[in-house]
Amino acid sequence: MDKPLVAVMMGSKSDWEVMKSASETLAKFGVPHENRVLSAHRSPKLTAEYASSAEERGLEVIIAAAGGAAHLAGVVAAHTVLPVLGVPMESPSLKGLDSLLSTVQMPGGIPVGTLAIGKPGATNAALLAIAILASKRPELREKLRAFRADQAEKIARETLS
Ligand code: RP5
Repeated sequence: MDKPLVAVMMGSKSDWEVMKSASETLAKFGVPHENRVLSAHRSPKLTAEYASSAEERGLEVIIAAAGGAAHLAGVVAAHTVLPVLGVPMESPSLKGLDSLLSTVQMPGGIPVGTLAIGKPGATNAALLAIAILASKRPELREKLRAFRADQAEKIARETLS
């Protein structure tokens, strides 16, 4: 097994149904990655240790998903200089608006690149992670180009009855 380049972290196993889209997208592009449940408030020490050691373990991008008072991505970003991509999870009470604002509104100094709420955000976080990795990996850039071309072709072939 190749060493993981991307971490897909989520605050709870209940996020996995949505976050598996990120994992599946990375797998489709052949990007080695690891999926982990780590919570900023339920397992704070473990989360801090994981984020602090991510760089020396060879990880290059971290995707962090959380819902509600969603501080996971911000906490992870505080412990690493690797790019952190936040995915706000849809929440039962506020439909993810709480998660979105908690993730995106980072005070200046510690950035979190925030994607859309839910599954589109999970998929796009993986695509953005791939684009980051692709800056030094031409083969990934080619795969991204082929993916876009395939999408455009599918749209061009759509018919409406
Ligand atoms: C967050 O709280 C998780 O990321 C999840 O989206 C939300 C609810 O978690 P559970 O109560 O379902 O474990 O920490």
